[in-house]
Parts: sequence; C-alpha cells; structure tokens
Amino acid sequence: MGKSVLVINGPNLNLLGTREPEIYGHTTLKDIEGLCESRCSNHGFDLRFVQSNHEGELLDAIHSAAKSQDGIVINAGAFTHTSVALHDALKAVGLPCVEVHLSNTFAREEFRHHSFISAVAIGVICGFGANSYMLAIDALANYFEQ
Ligand code: CA2
Repeated sequence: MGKSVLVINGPNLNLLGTREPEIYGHTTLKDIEGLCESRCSNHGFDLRFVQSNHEGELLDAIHSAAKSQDGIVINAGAFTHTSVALHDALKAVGLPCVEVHLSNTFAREEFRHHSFISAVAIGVICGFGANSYMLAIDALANYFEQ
C-alpha cells in the first residue's frame, strides 16, 4: 500500500505571497501545495494538505491522521512557539512528524527560538523557504524506508 502524508499549515500561512514578501517570499500556499503534490507523487505518496487559523481545527486534522495517514509534515506557524495542545496531539497520535519553517526561526526574534513541536518531531527543517517542505517530504520518505 502507498503511504499517505498530511501536510499541516497553521495561522496566517494563507497570507503567503500576498504580504511581507521580504520575509516569506512571493510563493503562495497554493504554490506550495502544488510543489508538495508533485514531490509526494514522486515518492508514490498520497497528499492531504490542510491550512487553518484555528488551533482546534489543526488538532482535529492531527487526530484524524491517526486513521488515514502514515506521516505528518507540520508548519504550525506561530502556534509552534505557544501550543502545548499541538505537542500533546502529535505525541498522542505517534505518527512520524517533520517540523518545517519557511524562515530560519533561529536567526529571528528570541521568542521564535523555542518550539513545542520539536520534541515530538523526528526532525526539524527551517530556513529554506518552500523547499523546506520538499526536504521534509524527502525526510519522511527516507524514514519510511528504514
Ligand atoms: O517561518 C515559518 O514558516 C514560520 O512558521 C512562519 C510563522 C512564524 O510565526 C513562525 O515563527 C515561523 C508566521 C506565518 C505567517 O505567515 C505570513 C505570511 C505572509 C504575511 C504575513 C504572515
């Protein structure tokens, strides 16, 4: 059976490509979805791509992945730095999860240096723009092969 991957995007990422291009570039979330689709299909994976500005909806997406997905790529946006609930949900479902960020959060404000996601992720990729997502999908593919 082919694997299925859930890519989760948190708050404000729907604004990508329309605001603050100096930080986040000109790529839209729709563009990133297309790139993820093609990277997943290269690996023979199905893709489910989700964005929400609501923490509870992100939690629901993680819970439902327990039944239908094999791995998670998550850019939790600002919830990365605040959400014990997302940490608990990822830990509870126990799927391999790769944390991604477009920007290098360690080269930015101090409050972006701590992540509640990292401790429950198999790894973290940040600073490569939309390519962070591609690297995360490749990392999951590699993990599945082990
Ligand atoms: O670099 C990343 O991917 C972040 O997860 C992006 C979050 C930020 O809070 C994290 O520290 C790092 C912010 C996403 C906001 O995206 C926007 C896009 C366009 C315009 C405004 C915000």
